[in-house]
This record gives sequence, structure tokens and C-alpha cells, in this order.
Amino acid sequence: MIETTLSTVHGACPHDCYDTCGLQMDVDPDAGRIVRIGPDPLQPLTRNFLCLKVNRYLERLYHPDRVLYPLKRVGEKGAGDFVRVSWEDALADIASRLQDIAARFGGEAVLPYSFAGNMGILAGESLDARFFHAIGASRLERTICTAASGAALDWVYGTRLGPDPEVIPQSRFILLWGTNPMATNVHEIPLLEEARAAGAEIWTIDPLRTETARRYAPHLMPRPGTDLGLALGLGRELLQRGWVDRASIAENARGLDAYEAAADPWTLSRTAQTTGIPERVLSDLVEHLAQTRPLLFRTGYGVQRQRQAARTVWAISALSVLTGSFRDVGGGHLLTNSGAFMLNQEALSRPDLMKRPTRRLNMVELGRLLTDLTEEPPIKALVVYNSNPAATAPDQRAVLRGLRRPDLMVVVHEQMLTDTARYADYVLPAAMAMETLDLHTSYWHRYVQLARPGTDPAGEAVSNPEFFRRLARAMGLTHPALYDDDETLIRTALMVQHPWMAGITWEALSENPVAKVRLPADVRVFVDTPIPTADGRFHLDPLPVRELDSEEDDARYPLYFISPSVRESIKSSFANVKSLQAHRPVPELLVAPADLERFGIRSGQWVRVFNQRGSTRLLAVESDVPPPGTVVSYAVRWNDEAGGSNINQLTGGELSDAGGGATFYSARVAIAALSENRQATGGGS
Ligand SMILES: Nc1nc2c(c(=O)[nH]1)N[C@H]1C(S)=C(S)[C@@H](COP(=O)(O)OP(=O)(O)OC[C@H]3O[C@@H](n4cnc5c(=O)[nH]c(N)nc54)[C@H](O)[C@@H]3O)O[C@H]1N2
Ligand SMILES: Nc1nc2c(c(=O)[nH]1)N[C@H]1C(S)=C(S)[C@@H](COP(=O)(O)OP(=O)(O)OC[C@H]3O[C@@H](n4cnc5c(=O)[nH]c(N)nc54)[C@H](O)[C@@H]3O)O[C@H]1N2
Ligand code: SF4
Ligand SMILES: [Mo]
Repeated sequence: MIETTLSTVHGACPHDCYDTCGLQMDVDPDAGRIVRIGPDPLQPLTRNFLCLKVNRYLERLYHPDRVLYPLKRVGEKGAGDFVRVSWEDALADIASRLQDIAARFGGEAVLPYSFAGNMGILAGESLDARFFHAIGASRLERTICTAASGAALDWVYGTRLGPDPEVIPQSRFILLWGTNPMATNVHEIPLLEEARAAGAEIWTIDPLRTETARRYAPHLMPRPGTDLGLALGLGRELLQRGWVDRASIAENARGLDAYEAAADPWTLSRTAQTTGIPERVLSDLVEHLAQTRPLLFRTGYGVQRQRQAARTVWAISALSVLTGSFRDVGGGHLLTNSGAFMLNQEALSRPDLMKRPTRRLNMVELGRLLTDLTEEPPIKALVVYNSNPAATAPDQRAVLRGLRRPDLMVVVHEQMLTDTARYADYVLPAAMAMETLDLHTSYWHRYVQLARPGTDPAGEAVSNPEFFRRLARAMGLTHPALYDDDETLIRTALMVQHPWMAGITWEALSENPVAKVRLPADVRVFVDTPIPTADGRFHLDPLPVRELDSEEDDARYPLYFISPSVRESIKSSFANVKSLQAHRPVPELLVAPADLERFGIRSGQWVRVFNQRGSTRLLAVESDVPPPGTVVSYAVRWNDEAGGSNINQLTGGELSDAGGGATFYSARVAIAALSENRQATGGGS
């Protein structure tokens, strides 16, 4: 018997996750198959483990429902009836329809829609951007996740950069503020544990009793969306007690007076009343903020999926400045490290290929954009990749109504027959990241990784760049930039003259696929490197925001509705992986015992959850995760499971106060028991 020798290939986890793990793929060259995907300790923060989801990745990679061939719709939009067609026929038809739309309505009638289904640099923004620029399509503002906090960080610090997570063990007081690393950032846990073993106190600020909050207590439970007042109240108290070094703040920050004016109404008692956190706990926190060093604010995206998002992140950032936390290695404000990676975005995405700057459309408003046809030109073609908006976008009723429009051409490049794919006129098969070459960065750590394909794409699947090369060819476009190969694209991305990127080249990564940017962990950003705002100072004065309509307390919808990340999925990306589904077989609504009683509902009963925007059907489950007055359903299940709807029936397309971010966690709902009948047919609207 001849034994096959497996070869080992370095990959990177492509999912939208803080950790961007290094992967080791064992490949059986005879079978042309990846037989094992494990952690690659070449990436030091990955250590020797992956998460629940990616431990089972072969199940997703070789899923029986993978889209392997181009599909053309034959049934009704949304029904999911398709026939197999050839790439050639599919592309010829798509190209001629796009040309026709562009001729009649202008290129801007085409809207690309994408997010971070694959975080690879090539998959995310390379030939796709070039293609859409070349045809003069509308440009998508990718705002659905981090836009509001990004705007606030840019305002206060002039960049989206924080301390290296590798210094977490040196912190002595850590505030986990609106983040749930036990689910969303599991490789941060060993770092937090090291800090704790060395004597650090770790507190959690979250309206829910998450696994993280249970592990890292004291746990402060603000009412959802009240963190702006919380942060200002803490800042005001620090100033009142004279625990802020005004002289050193004056040296490197502007706007302390304006900050104080904004914080002035937030006395400790008002802060306690608004947030629901007892005054003595707030007072204790103020003491910790003043006394314990190094002090790390570890903010997550959970604080900024609401209406006052940008102001909230501004106020937390201001606290990091007032306390001088950034002066210590192990201190500062960690929300993201995406600003550590200096890639040549412009050369990658080539905005110069646009004949004139085209309009920008905010992805959070997809529902309105697809249904309000008064804006010129109306959207006539939607090209979706790396995303599943029929399930993940807010204002779902409008999104689905738009997707059903007979005059809208929908093209979806996907790995699975997602909710969005079911509405497509054409579904084109997308390769998995493990089947493609790409370059990866992270929004948490500071490693660049070159990911090699373990095998060829399954079936007739192609990578995102290859999809757009094919589309460009079918449209008869001639600009050579539309046809660059993957290696050229990676070399282009790395063509930068920045000291942090020195030595990170195609050649170096070919030798060693994991390279840390040259911004060592013990460099204190904003102390040892300049503050990159225009005037070189922190901006404490309030970030400009748009006027928000006052939020009416609508007695009909009395419950806060929060839909955060969950351990066994990444948004809708693992929805059809059976072993993971087994953890939570049906879409649930977690309800506090007091609310079950209040609404006359039994745990284990199907309920209709609804508000002015829409409704969906969930299984009520008694839980101590939410406090009374708040209900929780984890994001995001496929609509397919609940008769064509999910929790994004309940969320709206309203934008955050600045940055154009999404406001998923500002929803309010009511619940009602479903009759037996209703359960069988589903509660979708
Ligand atoms: N397993 C898993 N990992 C993931 C994801 C996933 O779906 N599953 N998603 C990935 C993506 S796309 C992202 S953006 C990140 C997000 O990961 P995180 O940054 O952790 O953000 P969220 O999961 O949105 O919310 C984190 C916490 O914020 C809390 N929160 C909600 N409202 C408020 C509030 O008003 N105040 C405060 N203080 N807290 C609040 C929620 O209860 C939740 O526990 O995780 C990524 N990683
Ligand atoms: N209610 C509620 N809704 C939310 C959130 C919430 O907290 N609550 N969170 C929001 C957040 S933070 C985010 S980031 C968004 C995420 O929303 P989406 O951007 O829709 O992300 P996913 O649901 O992960 O879907 C990604 C899709 O990309 C596909 N894909 C993966 N790799 C590739 C590839 O290489 N090529 C192509 N063409 N496709 C690929 C996957 O199969 C998957 O279907 O959801 C938002 N929606
Ligand atoms: S999803 Fe996150 S934790 Fe899991 S393997 Fe990927 S990067 Fe690592
Ligand atoms: Mo996200």
C-alpha cells in the first residue's frame, strides 16, 4: 500500500472576526482535497486553537449545498428555483443586461453590495472596485458594522488605531465595554487571563449577562443605548474630584472646555438614574479609573449599533484621554487596529478608472434604495458578493420588497444558496477562501498573512477577483487594470513607502507567510508616534452629529430588542452547518422570567415578535441573559427557517448620529403568543 504524503499549506481564516487566525491546511494532493484545517501557531495569537465554528470547517467547505455551478432563476424571485447554466451563457446575458441598463439609465443604476464575508484584501476590495469604477456604477458606503465608531475615532485620535492586543497581559484595569470576547474574540481570552493572573481587575459593561460578563465581574448593566451618559458622567466626576491632570491634557488635547460643557448635566445621580447602574458602583469605577494603571478601555462594536453611536464612542475615547491611559504600555483604548496596516488601497481599487466621481449610497439604507424609485437614477441592477443582505440588512421588509421587483436584475456571487441568492436572477459559484490566494490583515491584531490555496476551487467556483475578470471580459472592457492576476494585486497592495510596512513584500511573505507590521507592541501610539489629527492634538470637543428625531416612547413596543453576535455563527455565515445548528436548532427569543409573566407567555412557546416595521416568529426561552424590559435574539439566522423572515424585520434603516452607521440595537418590540396554527405556517410577514 502506498501512503499518501499530505502537504501542509498556510491559510488565514477569512471570516469577519477580530482574531484573523492563521490556519494550517493538510492537503491530500492525490484527491485534491483539504483533509484537515487546524490552527497555525505561525500566527502567535492563534496559539493552538480555533473556535467552535472553524474547528468544523470541512463541514462548510465541502457542504452538500455548496453552489458549484452557475444557476439561472426559473421560478419566482425568492422561491429558490434554478437551473444550471454555463458560465458563458450566464455572463453573456448578465453583460448584455448591464449594458442595456447603463445605456438607458446610466452606470449609477448599478449598485454593488458587499461586505466582509471574506476579509481577504483581494476578495474585499480589488478588481471588484476597479470593475464598478470602470462601468461608472454607484459606490457603496460600507457602513453596516463599524462606521459610527470609525467616525468617532477619526475625530478624537485622527486614526483607527489602538494598543496592540499583545500588551493586554500588562494591563491592570480592563474595562470590557460593549464587547463579548467569549463569543466574538476568543483569542483575547488567554490574554485577559494572563492579565488577571498577574493581578488585573477586569470589569464588563454590557446590558446583557453574557458569558463574558459572568467571567469578568463586576458587571455593570446599563440600560441599552445609555453609554453616552455613562461615559460623560464618569468623565465629569473625574474632573469634579480633581483627578484629571488638566495641565498635561492642555498640552496635547483641544476642546476640554467644550467637553466639560457637554458633560456638565451628567451628575453622578443623573447618570445612575439614566443608566440604571447604582451610584456607588459608578463611584467605585471612577476611583479605579483614577488610580489603577495601566488602564485599558477595551471597547467593542456593541456600543455603537444604536442611534447615539458616534457620540458614545467619542465620549469613551475622551475618557481614555482624560485619564491619560494612553501613556502606559498596556493602557489606552483598543477598539480596532485596522489603522496599523498601510496598504496601497488606491492602487488596488483604482478610483481613477471612474470617468467622473459617481454617487455614494449607504448600505444601511438598502431597503429604501431598492424601493424608493424617485431618486435618479433608480437602482436597476444589484450585484451582491461577500454578503447576505436579505438576512443581515436592517429594514428587511423593504429589502425583500425591493429584491422582488420584477424590473431589478439581481446577480449574486455566493458559496451557498442564501436568502439573498434565492432572489437572484443569476447565482454564480464563489470559491472558498481555502481555495484562493489572498492577503489578510486584521482589525484586532497586527499580523499580515499570505494565504495560499489548499486546493483548486470546487466545481466551477471562482474567487471574487476572477469573477470580476470574467464579468469585465464579457462586457468587452479593455482596460488592462481589470485583468491583473492575483500575485500582481498582492504586490500592488504592498507597494507602499511606510516604515510600518518595511520588509513586508511578496518575496518575504512567500518565505514566511506571517509578518507583523513594524509597530512594536511597546510603542505607545499617540505618545511615541504623533497624534495624526490635522493639528496633532486629541479632539475632546464633541464630534459634530446630525440632529436625531426625539425617540418617542411608544407604549405599544415596550421592550428593548438586542440582537448581538453568537458563539456558533458569524452573522448568517454558518447558518446551514448542521453540527453548529445543533447548538441552537431554532431561532430563539431570550426573555426574562418577569417578562414571560408580564406577557402571559410560557418558556418554549412560539411567539410573534413585532413592531411598527415588521414581525417574525421566535421560540420564547426563559433566560437570565436579558434583564426585565429587554429581550434578546442572536444575529443572524436565515429567513428560510422561519417562513421567510428573521429578526431584521424589527430593525430599521435609520442612520447613527454620525458616520452613517447602522442602528440595529435601537429597536423596540412587543411580543405575543402564537396560536398552534400559526406555528405551523410561520410568522413571516
Ligand atoms: N462568534 C461570532 N463571532 C463574531 C461575530 C459573530 O456573529 N459570531 N461577528 C463578527 C462581527 S461582524 C463583528 S462586528 C464583531 C462584533 O463583536 P463585538 O464587538 O463583541 O460586538 P457585538 O456582538 O455587536 O456586541 C457586543 C456586546 O455589546 C452589548 N451591547 C449591546 N448594546 C449595548 C449597549 O447599549 N451598551 C453596551 N455597553 N453594550 C451593549 C451586547 O449585549 C454584546 O454582548 O464580532 C465578530 N465576531
Ligand atoms: N439584527 C442584526 N443584524 C446584523 C447585525 C447585528 O448585530 N444584529 N450585525 C451586522 C454586522 S456587524 C455585520 S458585519 C453584518 C454582516 O452581514 P453580511 O455582510 O451579510 O455577512 P454574513 O451574514 O456573514 O454573510 C457573508 C456572506 O458572504 C459569503 N462569502 C464568504 N466568502 C465569500 C467569498 O469569498 N466570495 C463571495 N462572493 N461570497 C463569500 C458567505 O457565504 C455569506 O453568505 O450583519 C449585520 N446585521
Ligand atoms: S472565526 Fe475567528 S476565532 Fe474562529 S478561526 Fe476564524 S478568526 Fe479564528
Ligand atoms: Mo460586523
